[in-house]
Amino acid sequence: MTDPISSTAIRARFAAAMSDMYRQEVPLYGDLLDIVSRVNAAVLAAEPALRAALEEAGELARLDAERHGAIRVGTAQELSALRRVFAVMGMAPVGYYDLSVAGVPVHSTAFRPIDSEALRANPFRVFTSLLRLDLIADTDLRAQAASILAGRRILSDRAMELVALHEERGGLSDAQASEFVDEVLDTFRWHARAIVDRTSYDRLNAAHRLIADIVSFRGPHINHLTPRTLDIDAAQQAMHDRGMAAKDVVEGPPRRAVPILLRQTSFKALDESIGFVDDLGQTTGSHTARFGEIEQRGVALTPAGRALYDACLDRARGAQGSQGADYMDRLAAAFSAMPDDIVALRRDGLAYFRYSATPTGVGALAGEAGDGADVEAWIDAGWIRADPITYEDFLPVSAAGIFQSNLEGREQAAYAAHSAQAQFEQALGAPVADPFALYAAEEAASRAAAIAALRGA
Ligand code: OOG
Ligand code: NI
Repeated sequence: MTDPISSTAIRARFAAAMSDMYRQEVPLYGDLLDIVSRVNAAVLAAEPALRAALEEAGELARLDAERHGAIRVGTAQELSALRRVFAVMGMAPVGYYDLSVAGVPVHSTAFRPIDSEALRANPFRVFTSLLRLDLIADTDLRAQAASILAGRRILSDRAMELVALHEERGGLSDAQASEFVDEVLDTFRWHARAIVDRTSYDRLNAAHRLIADIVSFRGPHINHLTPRTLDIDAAQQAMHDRGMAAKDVVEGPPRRAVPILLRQTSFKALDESIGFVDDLGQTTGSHTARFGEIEQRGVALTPAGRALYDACLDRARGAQGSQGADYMDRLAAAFSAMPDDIVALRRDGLAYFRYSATPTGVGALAGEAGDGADVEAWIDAGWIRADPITYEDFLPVSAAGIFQSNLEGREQAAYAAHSAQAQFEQALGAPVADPFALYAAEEAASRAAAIAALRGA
């Protein structure tokens, strides 16, 4: 093949095409992009140090293109086919999220690029949930849902042919890549016409609104696309000012001097007209599934940092979760137990960093042998710099909050189910990567390279 198109280039084309499609489908998403780009420009203008740090880390260029989406699928076949589709775009399944504990009958992973270069070029991620039919108590309804799902095909023959071609040859030509993007885009399109009759929809909806959303349509419509903001509090204020139905609570950690992990907020799902197979071309029903979300990303935490995060979040939530007008105060108070200082986060082993030799550091130890590496001293000497590694994943409690905000307070009870990672991986046809292992490997490789550069290697 002449000049195959890289996976990163296909991912970038696809992410841009999804964004254009969703802007057409949900104009409020365009308003969110507008808010986020204004807020980001203001933050970058007001904080030159942050601008320089983002530029240094190679994150400035990706900021405007950065977003994640979310889809929900119904069967193992759909999930494993999508794994192959996302692989064409250089996206692999990372992490396992059990949402059943929060009363949502799905479990999930995030398809995303893995290596730092691909992430820097375009970090597009898709949070992908699989329905757990085993959590539908009514056996008749479960069988009906399974038979509806068995009869649909969410990917075109041509899309799967191009996937197979990519698997065989390791690349697609420019024309094939464009065709692939168009074919796959179609899978995530909204269809206002359901594939079930009204009675079936109502029964599925009564079992759980998410079940109706996953089973009743031709395919897994994209349900939100989330741009990355540098100041989520300012962006949320702007959402309120424009009259959007934004959630009151920002999910995740409180506002801090050093952003950690992920903070997210959303506007409520739209009420959209839909038609059923038995209503003769009319649109007699309505469905709420599609919404808008924004997020602010901070440094990735180590297992020790994450344990501290989880403990602080638990303390803030207590028995009432994120309810109560004082929630943001409870959150800030609980997180006082976690250092809010970039040096402390590193020295205490709570967060991941990317090390690099500075121009003065390169060759500073040339000729010195020995295994000892005193990276802290070399940082103090200005020979090595340590930049925070951005968190690229999701948070289960936050994800549950986002799902729940669109269920209007119904269906809050947890399922008496266990996390089922092994079943999920079997459906997926592959194991999910461990996010901590990815960050740790990135940190270790950068550290080794920085030390080698000091030694003039
Ligand atoms: C996915 C919700 C989770 C996030 O950002 O945590 C999510 C969904 O509603 O399908 O997107
Ligand atoms: Ni999301």
